[in-house]
Amino acid sequence: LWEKYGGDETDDKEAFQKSFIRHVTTTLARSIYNIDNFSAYQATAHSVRDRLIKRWNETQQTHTEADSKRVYYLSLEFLLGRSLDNALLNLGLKDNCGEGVKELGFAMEDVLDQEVDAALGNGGLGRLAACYMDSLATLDYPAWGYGLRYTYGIFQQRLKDGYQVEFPDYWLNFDNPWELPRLDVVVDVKFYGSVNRYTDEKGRKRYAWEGIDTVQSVAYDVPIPGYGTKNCINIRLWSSKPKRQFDLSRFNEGQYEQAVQEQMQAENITAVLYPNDNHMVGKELRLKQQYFWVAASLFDIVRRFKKSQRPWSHFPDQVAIQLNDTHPSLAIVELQRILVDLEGVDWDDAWEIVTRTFAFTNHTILPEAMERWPVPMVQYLLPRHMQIIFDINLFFLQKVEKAFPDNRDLLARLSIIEESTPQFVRMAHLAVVGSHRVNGVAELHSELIKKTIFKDFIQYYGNDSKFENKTNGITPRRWLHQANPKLSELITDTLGNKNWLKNLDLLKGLKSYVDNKDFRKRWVAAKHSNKVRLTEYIKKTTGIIVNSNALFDVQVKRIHEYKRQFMNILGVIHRYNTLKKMTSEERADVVHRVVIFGGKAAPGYYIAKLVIKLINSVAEVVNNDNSIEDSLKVAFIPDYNVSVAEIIIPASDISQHISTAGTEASGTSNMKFVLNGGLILGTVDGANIEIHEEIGDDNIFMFGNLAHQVDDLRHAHRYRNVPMDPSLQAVINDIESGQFGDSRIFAPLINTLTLGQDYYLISDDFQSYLDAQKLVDEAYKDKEGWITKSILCSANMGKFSSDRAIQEYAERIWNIEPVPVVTKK
Ligand code: 26W
Repeated sequence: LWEKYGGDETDDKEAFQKSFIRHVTTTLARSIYNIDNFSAYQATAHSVRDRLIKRWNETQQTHTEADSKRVYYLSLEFLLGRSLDNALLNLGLKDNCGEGVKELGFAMEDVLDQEVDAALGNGGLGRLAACYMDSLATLDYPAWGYGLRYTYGIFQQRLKDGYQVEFPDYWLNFDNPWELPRLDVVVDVKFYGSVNRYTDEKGRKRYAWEGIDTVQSVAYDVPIPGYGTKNCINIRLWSSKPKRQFDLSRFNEGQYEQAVQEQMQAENITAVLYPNDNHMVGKELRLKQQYFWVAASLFDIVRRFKKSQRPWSHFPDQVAIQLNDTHPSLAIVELQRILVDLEGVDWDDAWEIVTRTFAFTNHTILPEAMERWPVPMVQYLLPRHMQIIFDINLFFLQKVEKAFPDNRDLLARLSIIEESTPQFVRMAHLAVVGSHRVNGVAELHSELIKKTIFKDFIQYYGNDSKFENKTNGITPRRWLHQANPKLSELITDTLGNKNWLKNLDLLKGLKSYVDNKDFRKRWVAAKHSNKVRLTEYIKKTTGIIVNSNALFDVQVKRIHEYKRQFMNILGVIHRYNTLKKMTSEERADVVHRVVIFGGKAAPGYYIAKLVIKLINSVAEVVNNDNSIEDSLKVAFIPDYNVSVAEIIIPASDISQHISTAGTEASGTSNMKFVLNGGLILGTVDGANIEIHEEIGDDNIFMFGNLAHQVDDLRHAHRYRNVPMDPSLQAVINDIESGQFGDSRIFAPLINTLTLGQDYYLISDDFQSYLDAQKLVDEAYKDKEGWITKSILCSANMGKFSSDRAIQEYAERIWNIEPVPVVTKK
C-alpha cells in the first residue's frame, strides 16, 4: 500500500494543482470560487509543505540508517525570513508551480507577497544561522538546528514624527505552514530547588538536583530544504508549556487568577525574542530562556545518541555541537551534569567527552555584548549548575596554576568567575574552556580576539591550538538566485548552466564577458529593473519619490553607534549644504544621489533611536528643498527585515559598511551587496578586508583609520585637546543652528562627539570619509567603468558562499561527512 499510495506528491504542474485545490477545499475549508491571494498563498504553501515533509522524512530515515556523526547547531536566533519562494526554488518547483498558480487565476508574485517573515532573530548572528542551515542542507550534511519558537519575533518598526515606535510581531496569528508541531516530543525542564548529596552503590559521592518548577518544552520542526538535492534537514524550535494546565484546587476555591498563573509564567519563557543586538541586558527571563532551550536540546541529542547503544566515550565521535556565540554555553554545564550526575560517568572522563563535543563561535568583540550572569541569580535558578561551574573553574585554574605558578593576576583574569560584588559568571570564558575549538568570523576579527578578550587564554593554550578563523558566508540561493532573478538568469545564460549556484567560484567565468556588449547591456538592465522595483517600494512605504537613474547609496543594518549611521547622515548634511552653495550650472555636473537607510534600534537604546530621528529630520528638509533640484534625496525605509533586504540589496549601486575599524566582527550584508554587483564604501574592518582582497583595489572604496590606531586615537580624545575636524564642525553648527528642526533634541547625539570623547572616532575618519565619497561620485560619472567594476565585483565573490564556510567547519571542526539521500524508486 505504501508503494501504491505513497507517491502522490509529484512535482509536475497537474499534481501541484490537484494539491492546491485539495488544500483549498479541505485544509482551508473554502470554496474554490471564493478565495483571495492569502488563501491562494496558504494552499500553495501547504502543497509545498507536503512535498517538503516527504523529503524531510526520507532524509531523517537516511541519517538514522547511516548512523553517522551529526552536527547540532545551537542558535538562540534563526532569522529565516519567508519560506515559500525559497522552498520552490530549492526544490526546483518554481516554474511548474508558477504556471499552475497562474492557470488558477493568481499571480505568483502576489501570492508570495502574502507570507509574513519568520523573524526570530536580531541581525547578523540570526541570519548567519539561517544561511548556514541552507548550506548544510545543500551539501547533504547530517545536521540539526536547535532554537526557540518565540511567539513574538523581533518587533515591527514604524515611524511616528520621525521616531521609531515598536509594535509586536504577531507572526503566528495565522496558521504557520512551515512548522510541524510535534506535540508528542515533549521534554520536562526543571528550575530552582536544591541539591542533595548522597553516596552511590560504588561508594562514590554523588549529587542530585531536585528542581521544584517544571516547565514542558514542546518541539516544533521547521524543514530546511537543500538546493538541488533530496536532502531536507530540520530546525527544532522549542515552545514552553505549563506542566499542568491549571491548579484545580485553586480553581475550585474560586481563585481563578492564581489558578492560571503558573500557566502564564510557563508560557512566558518563549513568549518573546530579546531585541538587543550586541548589548547584554541581564534579565532573569533571558537566562531562563537559555537554560530551557539548552536543557531540551541536550535531552533530545542524548536520547538520539543512546538509541545507538554505544558507550559514552563514543559520544564525541557521533555528536558535534556548535555554540552560536555564548548564548547556549550552559550546554557545556548541562552535558557535564547529565554525564556525571545522571549517568554516573567519572568527572574527568565526562569532561573529556564534553570538551571534545563542543566548539564555540564568537561574533563580537564589544565589551558591552559579553554575557555575564550574576552568581546569585544562577545559583537560585540552577543550583547544581552553579556548583558544576565552580568545579569546572577550579580544575581549570589548577591546571593554569601548574603551568604558571605564582601568577595570581593571570588566574584572576582567566577565571570563569569575575570576583566582583556580586560575583559574575563570564560565559565567554566558560565557552572557551569547555570547547575544543574557538573561532572568530573574519580574519581580522579572529586575530583581534586573540589580542584582546581572549589574550590570556592564548598565553595558556598557546597560539595555534584552539583558536582559529572561519570567515562568514552567505547563501547564493537566497541572496542572488531568489532576491535577484534577472541577474541570476543572466548568469545562468552566460555560464551555460546553474552549476554556479552550488559552486560559487564558477562566477569567475563571467570575467571573460566583461567586455561583451550584449552581456553588459543585460547586466545594466537587471540592475535598473531592481532599482525601479526599489523606487516603487520606497514610494509605497515612505511616500518619497526618488529617481531610479540616480546613484543609490544604501546603509541597512541594525542601528548602533559602532556602525556609524551617524557619520553617514552627517556626511549627507555636508553634501546637502555643499549642493546648496552651488550654482545651477555647477550642480548640473554632480551625480544625483538617493541615500537610503534602514534598520532597527534596540528599544532601550536611546542614542540609536536619536540617530533615526536625525535621519528623518534631515530627509524632511532635503527632500522638500526644490533649490537643489533633485540632486539629493534621503529615505529611511521602515521595518528593515529579511524580505525588505531582498528588495533593497539587489538595487544598490554603493553600500556603506563604515564601522570603526576593529568593531564589526565580519558583517555579512557587505557580501550580499557585492555578490549582487553593488560596490562598497567601507572601513578596513571585518570581512570588508577579505572582500577587498578578492575583488581588488579598483572595485572598492576603502577609507579611514586602521584597527591598530584606534587605541591611540581614543587615548588622544581622552587626555589631549584634539581640535575638531573643520568639516565636521561645520555640520555640527548646521544642526545646532536649527536647520533640521529644534536642535535641542539632538544635543545628546552631538554630545557623543564632544563630551563623550567621540568613542567611535567619527571626527578622526570624517575627512577621509568625505574624500572617499568624492571618489565614488567621480567613478560613477564614468558609466562604462562602473559597469566593469560591478561585473568584476560579483565575479570574484566565490569565497563568500556559506557553502565554503560550512565545508571548512565540517572538515576542520566537526569532522562530519555528507550523507546524501538516495531516492528509492
Ligand atoms: C547578549 C546580547 C547579544 C545579542 C546578540 C550579544 C551579541 C549578540 C550577537 C552575537 C551580535 C551579532 O549578531 N553579531 C554579528 O554577528 C555577525 C555574524 O557573525 C557578524 O557578521 C557581525 O559583524 C556581528 O556584529
